Amino acid sequence: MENLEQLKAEALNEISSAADIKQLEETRVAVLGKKGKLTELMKGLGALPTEEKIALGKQLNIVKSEVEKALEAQKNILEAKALDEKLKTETVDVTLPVRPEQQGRIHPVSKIYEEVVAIFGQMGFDVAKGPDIEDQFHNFNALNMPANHPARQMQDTFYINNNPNQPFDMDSAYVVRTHTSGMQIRTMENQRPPIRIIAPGRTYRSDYDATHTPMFHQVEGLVIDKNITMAHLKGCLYDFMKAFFELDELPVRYRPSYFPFTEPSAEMDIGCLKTKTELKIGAGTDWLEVLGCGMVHPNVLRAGGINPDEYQGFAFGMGIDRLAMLKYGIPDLRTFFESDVRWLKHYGFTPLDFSSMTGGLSDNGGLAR
Ligand code: 2U9
Repeated sequence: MENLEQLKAEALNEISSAADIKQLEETRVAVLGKKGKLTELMKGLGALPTEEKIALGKQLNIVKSEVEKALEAQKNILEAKALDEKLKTETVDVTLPVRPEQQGRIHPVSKIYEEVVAIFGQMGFDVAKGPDIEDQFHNFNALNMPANHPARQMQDTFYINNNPNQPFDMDSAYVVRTHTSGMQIRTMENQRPPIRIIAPGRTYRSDYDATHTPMFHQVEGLVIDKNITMAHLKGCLYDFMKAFFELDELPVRYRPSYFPFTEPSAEMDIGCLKTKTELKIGAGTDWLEVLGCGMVHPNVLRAGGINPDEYQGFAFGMGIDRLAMLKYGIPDLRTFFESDVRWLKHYGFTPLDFSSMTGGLSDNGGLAR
């Protein structure tokens, strides 16, 4: 009995002082294992007389269950402690920025391009894309600009020497397109009206200052159907400008102008307030030119294989880069194409912020800009 009391005291002491699960398990094996002290005592019961066997057996069972209880309790304590320590080493600082940090930015020109496509797409326009290198028929002749037409000189065209082994021949040379209009001609050649397309893309003219770069971006539009009038043109471009500048009210006016490919031709101005430091669109008493437009010239319709007595159309053209400068207040166009990553970080947009008419054009969730 004395032995048993001592065994119990020792076992409980070892259990409560076990520092980890491994130590606790060693104690369990030493007391309750196959060759454990308590197990050995139980094995010895058989040799005792019946009465002693019963009395000692009872005691042994009590001690055994006390030891088991103590083991279980200490196991819970040690497991909780181990979990606590694990959590301490695995803490996560949820205030740290997302990793890997977003590095790339969408260029403002790409952003405006997407916005313009989203708005016209919503109005039912298809997007027509084509080659940067054009033949002179699609870039000039079909647009009512025959050879020697003064407008050809107006556009500061880059000509391409098709065959370096031959002397340069101005008449047959290809050009890098001075506008995207060739795509509208191609569409007329390949598709019967009704036609409703925009042609966005790169264009090239030999010019370089704060508002002109030799490569720039345009979006042109063409709508052809029966009974199309200037009223359709006005409504369409008014709706576009309001959507683009995200304004419910926007003063607009149309000034008479001249383009070889449209008759009559006009330029569209929007109301704004100009100060030395700021340009506020949609308010004030100043005017800002935003695009050129007009009714498609009958010669242009004919060049595209469309009978001008049956169909009419309107067309327009605007500079994507110029729209970006106006919308985001970027003062110098040359900086657009210098590939300065600091500039792009400042003016660029996060790739997660894509433009759509339903998701919001410039709602960028407070990221990047
Ligand atoms: C076809 C018929 C007509 C496209 C048009 C303009 C007016 C225009 C300029 C805006 C600024 C070019 O980028 S810019 O320098 N464009 O003013 N563009 S009407 O007219 C077309 C095009 C194709 C078949």
